[in-house]
Amino acid sequence: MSRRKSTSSVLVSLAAGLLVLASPIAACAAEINLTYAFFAPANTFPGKQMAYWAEQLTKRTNGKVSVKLFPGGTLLGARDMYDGVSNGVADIGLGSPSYDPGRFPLTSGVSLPVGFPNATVASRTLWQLTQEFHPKEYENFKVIAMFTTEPGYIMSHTAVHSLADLKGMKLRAAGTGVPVLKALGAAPVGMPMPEVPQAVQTGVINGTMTSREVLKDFNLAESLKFVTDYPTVVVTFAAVMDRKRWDKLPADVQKVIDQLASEMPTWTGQYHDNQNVGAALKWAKKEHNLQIISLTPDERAKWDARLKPMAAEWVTQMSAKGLPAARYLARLRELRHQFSKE
Ligand code: DTR
Repeated sequence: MSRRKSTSSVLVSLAAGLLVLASPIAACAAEINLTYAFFAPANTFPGKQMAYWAEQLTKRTNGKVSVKLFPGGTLLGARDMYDGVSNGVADIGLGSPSYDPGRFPLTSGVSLPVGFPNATVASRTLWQLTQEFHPKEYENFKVIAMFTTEPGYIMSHTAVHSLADLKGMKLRAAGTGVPVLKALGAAPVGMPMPEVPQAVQTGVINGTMTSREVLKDFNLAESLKFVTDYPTVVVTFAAVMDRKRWDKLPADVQKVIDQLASEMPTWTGQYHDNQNVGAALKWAKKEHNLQIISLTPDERAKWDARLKPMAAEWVTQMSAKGLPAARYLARLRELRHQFSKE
């Protein structure tokens, strides 16, 4: 903490000094400089969210705050994002709680197979639940943005029409998707998204289960030519700031960040659902002859039956840890229903 503070204040003084010497625009230099890390590339939808948030913060504070973005894992990777923020490596970090369900147990409920229709509804539900339940897993953080992917789909080298086709198939999922793939009889491998393209190329995995924009944004359609039309579970994202850093921000800046936080689930969900995923599917069909596989009603019913027990099992496991899992899940279903109608 103190090392970061002293380094950044030296840098700020140096920069301010240089600007004063250099030109009259010194008066316009930001008073507050924040660093913001993300583990995947800037062109992905969470990267777009990050850039939009930073731009809006500067605009709405009339230039008082400036944000330096570090996408692509240049400052922190997927595995060390949350510890990195706690340790002051970055002021803000955008990570995926889904990658570490042990650390974010209550949030993992949002990634159960509960039938979210899209990312917008799931993102708004995640945010509202976090506001209402204040999960202990975020106690040392200030959450500044939350959103999710659309429900994940199986994308594979070979066509998956049935549980028989899936049996033993090495498919990658984010942490919370692993038990879903296991229940469907595949051989799940957990790994962060940026590692997937190489694992697909080298045949370490036969495919992945995640939101479908990755076909384009990570160029996976080059090798994964089949999508099975069966929506499974969403992946959650949370951008956080260390609480002590947050407490030092002036009230007017905190107000703008809170206002942005309430807008980000809808902004990101709509961008992902309405532009990002659709464009990727269109491109993958045209450029790589992507095939969408429909399940027969009988087959679909079998998949549903395999996944049905997961929610009740989650409640049992989380309740044993003393978490209000039953109330959380009941409220999740209410919110999903309510937001689906809006
Ligand atoms: N689907 C999650 C997360 C994910 C989806 N698109 C992106 C883009 C950038 C980073 C992560 C993700 C996953 O499977 O990891």
